[in-house]
Amino acid sequence: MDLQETPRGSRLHIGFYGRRNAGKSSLINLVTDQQTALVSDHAGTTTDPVIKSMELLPLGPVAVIDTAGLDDEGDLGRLRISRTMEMMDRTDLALLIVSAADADDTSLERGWLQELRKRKIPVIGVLSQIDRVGPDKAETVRSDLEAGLGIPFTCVSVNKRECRAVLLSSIVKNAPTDFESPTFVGDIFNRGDAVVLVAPQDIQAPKGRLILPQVQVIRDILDNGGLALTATLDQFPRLLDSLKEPPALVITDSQVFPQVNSLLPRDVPLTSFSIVMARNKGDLATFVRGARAINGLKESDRILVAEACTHAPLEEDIGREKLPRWLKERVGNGLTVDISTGLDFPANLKEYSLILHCGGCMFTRKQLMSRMIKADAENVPITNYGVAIAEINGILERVTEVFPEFKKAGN
Ligand SMILES: Nc1nc2c(ncn2[C@@H]2O[C@H](COP(=O)(O)OP(=O)(O)OP(=O)(O)O)[C@@H](O)[C@H]2O)c(=O)[nH]1
Ligand code: SF4
Ligand SMILES: [Mg+2]
Repeated sequence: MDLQETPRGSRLHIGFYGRRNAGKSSLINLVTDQQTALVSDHAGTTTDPVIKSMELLPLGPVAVIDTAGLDDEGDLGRLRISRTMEMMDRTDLALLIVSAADADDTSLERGWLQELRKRKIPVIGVLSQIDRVGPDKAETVRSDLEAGLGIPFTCVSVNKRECRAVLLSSIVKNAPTDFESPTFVGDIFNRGDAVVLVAPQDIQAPKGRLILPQVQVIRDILDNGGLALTATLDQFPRLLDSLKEPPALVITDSQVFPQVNSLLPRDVPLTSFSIVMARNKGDLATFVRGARAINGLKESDRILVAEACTHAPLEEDIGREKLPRWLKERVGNGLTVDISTGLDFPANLKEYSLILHCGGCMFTRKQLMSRMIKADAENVPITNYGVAIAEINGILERVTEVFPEFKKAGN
């Protein structure tokens, strides 16, 4: 499936609404980190709604909707307002922007808020251009707005770079829940296709059970009409032989990547549970960029291994033992490796040259994304175990090329 055809459910449509000159287009440029929207001090610069589909790192595929000011005047102005209102029907998440320099009368905003609420669209209040009034006045305006409109407002200025992370975090926090986890792999095979899952022999899980990512992926394959066929590595060749046609996809445990890769014909798509989780829980392109940072690591660097739950460490634990060892073998034993577990995530990310995150199967997409945003705000590359292992084994391209949004992201 082409990026532009990503189903609506998985592409978050973010609409920017407010008066003329509220700073809508400027905020779009800040959030997207591109100068695509036209900005000027002429009220009414944006005349028609503009929808732009993009990979918004680290959120993944989104569509950003720039609109004309909702306070436009005259016949043409009314036409523009009705076009902007139509955009509300396509919006999953709205930013209602009020300029700190023009916030005395919010009767219009109250009406627009009602329109958004009628459509059950979550709304983020944004008090923009705060640098124009100073912090004290901004704070007063903010509390007046919150009292008047009944929604929280976030203060921003496009001249402050840190406001980008603030806005992105707010977007992730307020995004509707159906934006979460649309599918793991259901969009890359057809109904009736065989999808083969490979587990290592020594399955590291409570006896008699599959681990959560395996269960979730099997459920997803079944829900999408696929045949979920599972084998341990030793039975994998036999399973392949028993199929009349090659499988549409093979998903392997990261720990047996190299073996599965060597057993599988090159033209059969191969990926791993961790890659699938990375795609579902976070943004694959961000994780791939993070994994490439492994090649620039130096012995004097400090890296963070972050596990989202507090399971008792296993012998030869992938995050605590194997990955640190492999990286030290590459760059030298002096490499410092810190570990964080559960909800405990360090505030001082700047110290790190790389964050290696677990698959996050116990985390929601929002939880993992908010960590990716924190890393992005500090310019710290972040990846997950499976993506890192693929990079270390030199097969990252092999295990990600099947995903269309990844190709489209320019990788
Ligand atoms: N000082 C300051 N100026 C800003 C800020 N944000 C926007 N502006 C200025 O405010 C003016 C309007 O910004 P736009 O982004 O074009 O506003 P808009 O809401 O898209 O306006 P229309 O398209 O006309 O509806 C421009 O001159 C911007 O440079 C800010 O945070 N601080
Ligand atoms: S949340 Fe992370 S550490 Fe816990 S089981 Fe899932 S992948 Fe492993
Ligand atoms: Mg504009």
